[in-house]
Amino acid sequence: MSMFLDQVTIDVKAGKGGDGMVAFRREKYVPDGGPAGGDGGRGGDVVLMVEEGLRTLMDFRYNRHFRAHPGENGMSKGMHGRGSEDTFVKVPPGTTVRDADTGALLGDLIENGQTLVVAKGGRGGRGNIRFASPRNPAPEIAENGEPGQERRIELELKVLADVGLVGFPSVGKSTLLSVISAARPKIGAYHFTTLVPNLGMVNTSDNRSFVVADLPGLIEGASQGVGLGTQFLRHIERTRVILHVIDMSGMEGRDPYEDYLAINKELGEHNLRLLERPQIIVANKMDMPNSEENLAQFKEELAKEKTDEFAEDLLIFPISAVTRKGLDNLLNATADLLEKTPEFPLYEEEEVEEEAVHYGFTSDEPEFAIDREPDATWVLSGPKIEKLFQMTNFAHDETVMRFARQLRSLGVDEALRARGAKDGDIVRIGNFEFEFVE
Ligand SMILES: Nc1nc2c(ncn2[C@@H]2O[C@H](COP(=O)(O)OP(=O)(O)OP(=O)(O)O)[C@@H](O)[C@H]2O)c(=O)[nH]1
Ligand SMILES: [Mg+2]
Repeated sequence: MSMFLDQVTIDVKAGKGGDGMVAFRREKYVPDGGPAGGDGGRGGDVVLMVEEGLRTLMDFRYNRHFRAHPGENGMSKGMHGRGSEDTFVKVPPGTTVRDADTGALLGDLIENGQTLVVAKGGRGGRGNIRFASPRNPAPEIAENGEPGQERRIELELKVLADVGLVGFPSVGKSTLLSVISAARPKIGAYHFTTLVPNLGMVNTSDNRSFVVADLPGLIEGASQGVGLGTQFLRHIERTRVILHVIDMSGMEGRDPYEDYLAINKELGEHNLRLLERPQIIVANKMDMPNSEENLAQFKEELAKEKTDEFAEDLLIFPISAVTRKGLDNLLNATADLLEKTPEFPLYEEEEVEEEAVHYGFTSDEPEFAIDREPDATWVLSGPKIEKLFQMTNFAHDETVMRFARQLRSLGVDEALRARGAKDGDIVRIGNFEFEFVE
């Protein structure tokens, strides 16, 4: 099995905010001090960060849960709890991030050091100092910290390269990369020698440079999931120029022109219309005895096939990767083509989901739902009301009363009454039960 991983789903959970405290000043000669409970600190975010040196998502193979630390609780004497540090998770350049449940695009991480907050830490709960008012100078009210955001996200790596090498297995893609760059991919006389994309930096004789990705060989049906192909087609999506490598020797008994059509069919069927990228045909293995003849025939068939909309100005470069013939011309032409080819934006039709800065209370999700259990208990649920519940410190009666007021102002009492709730009925939120009072 290949040790390459380019798609993975992970769970992230941000830190809960620290709880606010209920406390009172105790001074030697003051019988009843004022409120002195500090606020809780902010919980840490989970943040993805691009690390240039990474080339795969391998680090996630055995590690798929990431959580940030909670904020510190508020303390007495008005001291606030410390906020927690964020938790950084490193990803390779070229990582696309989606919400795994909704499929929404959260970001596309390209530049070294680029960051993306994928789970927002909860804010700290307020201590009782903050609830003091002239009418209630010594409140026994404090909030618990807000829970940290929790979600499942999907990471997909699409390597960052300017040029992609595509072709059938064993046509010499890796051999070509090895002679035009410092990369040392595995080369072999058997199919599917290459199991992971290899990247190499190429410098042309006139000092231009670009990054080339060598991909595993494609076979017919790759875009439908045959062979190794389809899972690697995504790595061509960011490239601007395709080098279509063809074995002109016919030494494997295949017809070069058939190969050419078959690969283009795969590229055309892939979802991002890879055929629209400019292509250079690399006629490889020209050192072999039959290659010249095959190349002449190939050109003839190309010319006959006038239906091929790209046949007009197709560039064909005969080379031998093994004897290093024809490489300069090929590389210069590739650099020329790159210079005049704009980028193909991957996600221009999709909007990046903007997170509400403070998720939860500001969104327009329904505030609560009411269900009834067989035993006649009324059950309140929904993210907003559950969060309110989690942020209530039930150790203090006054805080519980505040919670009851909050429910009333959300319209819970009214809604329950409308559903037929009677005095004395049991109402439940989470594991907390109370009696409905008319
Ligand atoms: N004669 C000759 N043989 C070549 C040339 N280029 C590559 N080969 C040979 O073709 C075989 C396959 O080469 P690779 O570079 O591994 O081919 P690939 O396209 O990367 O193959 P996969 O990774 O399996 O898709 C090896 O035995 C190479 O030595 C060439 O220009 N001339
Ligand atoms: Mg290879």
